[in-house]
Amino acid sequence: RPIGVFDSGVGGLTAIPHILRELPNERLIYFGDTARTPYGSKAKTTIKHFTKQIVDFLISNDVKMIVIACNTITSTCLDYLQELYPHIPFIGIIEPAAQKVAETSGEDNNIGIIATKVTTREKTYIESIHKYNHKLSLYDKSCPIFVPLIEEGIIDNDIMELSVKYYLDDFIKGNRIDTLVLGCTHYPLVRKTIKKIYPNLKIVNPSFEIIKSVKETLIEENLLADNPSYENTFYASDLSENFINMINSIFGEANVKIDFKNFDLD
Ligand code: DGN
Repeated sequence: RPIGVFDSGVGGLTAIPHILRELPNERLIYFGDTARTPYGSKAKTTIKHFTKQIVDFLISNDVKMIVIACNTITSTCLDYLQELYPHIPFIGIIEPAAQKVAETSGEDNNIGIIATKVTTREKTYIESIHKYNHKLSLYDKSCPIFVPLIEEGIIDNDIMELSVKYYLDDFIKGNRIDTLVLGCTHYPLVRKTIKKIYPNLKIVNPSFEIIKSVKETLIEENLLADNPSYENTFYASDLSENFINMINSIFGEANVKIDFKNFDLD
């Protein structure tokens, strides 16, 4: 049975290479809600409604586990989903990164968390990290323009550099941030630009940290695949050129099926 992975758009794709490298036998079904992205400034009830539709679709494809490769959805829907579907393990993207930050930081560090407006408002990162160590100094900041730029494929250029400086210059210098958590799955795509402007920052990437939890849960639940799988399927609610380009840049042309799945809005 496959593992379902989903996001509001292309951002969750940043977790895919890490999952496949660590768990090469697993078959993935990815869903990106490219028609309705971004979620990061929408109301919680809207996000829950869209999310339930996506999860029902993944369950109808007989997934054995669901990875929420989106911080906005994790911060608003993880508990709701786990309660609604107790027979499916859900892996949220925030907890593994929070644990990593707590394990690798001390009271001298100033930790910045950048995310969407919704994730920042929900305070899930701050609460999760403080659960492990309440003495850590944490600062958060929403960067709402990054996601629409990334969904448009505007990534390695002056517009993105200006946007990074616009949101992060005062935030990083004013709070003496030395560790930055990329609290939105789209943001690893801007990592190079952030590193270019602030080379000394230590960056925590939740799209990478999530693998440990995925692996542990598969082992605990006895769900690891035994034989290699040769086909992963990527669904999107709008087959934008950018979605297809991103997939091709991750996989080349090999072993990938790209398909379209739309939902009624009511
Ligand atoms: N990729 C999503 C996240 O991790 O929060 C957000 C994208 C969006 O819809 N704004």
